[in-house]
Amino acid sequence: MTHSKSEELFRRAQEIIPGGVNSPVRAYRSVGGNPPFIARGEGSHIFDADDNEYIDYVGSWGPLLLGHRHPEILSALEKALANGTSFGAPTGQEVELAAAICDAVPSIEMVRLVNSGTEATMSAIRVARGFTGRDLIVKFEGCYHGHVDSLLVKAGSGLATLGIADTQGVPKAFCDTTLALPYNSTDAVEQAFREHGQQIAAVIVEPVVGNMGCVPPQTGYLEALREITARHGALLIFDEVMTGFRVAFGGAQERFGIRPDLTTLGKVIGGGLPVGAYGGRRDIMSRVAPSGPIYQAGTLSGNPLAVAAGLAMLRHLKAHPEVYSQLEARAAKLCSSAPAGIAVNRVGSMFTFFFTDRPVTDYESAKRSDTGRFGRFFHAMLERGIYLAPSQFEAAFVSAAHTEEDIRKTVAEAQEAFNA
Ligand code: HOZ
Repeated sequence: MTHSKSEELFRRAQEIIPGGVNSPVRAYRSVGGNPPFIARGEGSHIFDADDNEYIDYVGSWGPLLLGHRHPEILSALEKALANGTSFGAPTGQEVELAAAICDAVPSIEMVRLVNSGTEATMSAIRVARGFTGRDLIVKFEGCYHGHVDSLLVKAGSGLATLGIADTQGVPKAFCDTTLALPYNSTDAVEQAFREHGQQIAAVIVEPVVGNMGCVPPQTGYLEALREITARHGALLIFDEVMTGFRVAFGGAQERFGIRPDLTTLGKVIGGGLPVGAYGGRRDIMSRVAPSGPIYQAGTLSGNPLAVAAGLAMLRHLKAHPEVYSQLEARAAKLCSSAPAGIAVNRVGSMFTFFFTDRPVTDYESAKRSDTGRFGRFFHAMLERGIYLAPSQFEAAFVSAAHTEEDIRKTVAEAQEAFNA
């Protein structure tokens, strides 16, 4: 592979964009080397500026459940484009997308569209605080809910990747409203509620964590969160930005049979365009302006292009439920390529190879991974045309566009890369 065009682009980018990238993990700081600049995608493959080809397991960090340039999404976008790009006014398709979300996600009775997962979680915690009249939020170490000030405490994803414990620029008073507890520990949650029960507005959780790598909930954990929050009059917020429409059509809440009070969504519901959403119980969502006094707004919210792409995605998934068993089978086959001494976590089509021989169940155990070995594996895969997230603390995603041949080739390359 040659990378001269990517190298030149990265050189220019670093002069005018912080770190040369518009989101930190993309800069390859934790794995070393420079990132390829991506020129185009097709199905399960992407091509960089030097025309190197890769099998893509990032999928734009999750949203491309149907792969790149899916014909139904392109056709929906072309139709929407012919009518205009933004109105800042209600449109019929927004109603259709809202209806599709309420129809699919068990606990969502009303939903508000926003532009990203970050906006969705920021809004959901405001609604939880407004509804309960309480200020504290419980989150879990290694979970990442976007770059919302008060949720960047002990956060995963890019902060875990770069070793930033708590970002600068967030007033201490904001962090003081957050209790960060170990994931998968029911005892820690019980204790927090014993000490602060009357002040806790909500518990926000990635029901399957994607942002410290993939970490599933242990049996009974989500049930316990549901029971404890209900007992104390706090809300349970599922951040399904990664898991929504991915681990099941109705998200993790369908897969695990838990009904949160509020849910945040992103990624898949935009079909690859910028969209987020938050929704849940009607009595709670009715408190959002203009129905109620909790304010949240956005000029580009419900953007017609993003809505058209998301609607096409959701309609395709509803019409093709078989997608989920195919994803499950292909991801399982791929994960079987890991040798002894690697901890593999997988839920549906999300997975992570952790470079540790001990089980990974929370942030502490994820951090035991040998990130140096991960970096060498990552580059060995990249050189072999397999594109993974450049961080031990992110999940990989299989899409419906990945063929049996893609999986066979990836397994073969992974075995060579592990040996190397
Ligand atoms: N932190 C994001 C995924 N967990 C990565 C976003 C990006 O670089 O696009």
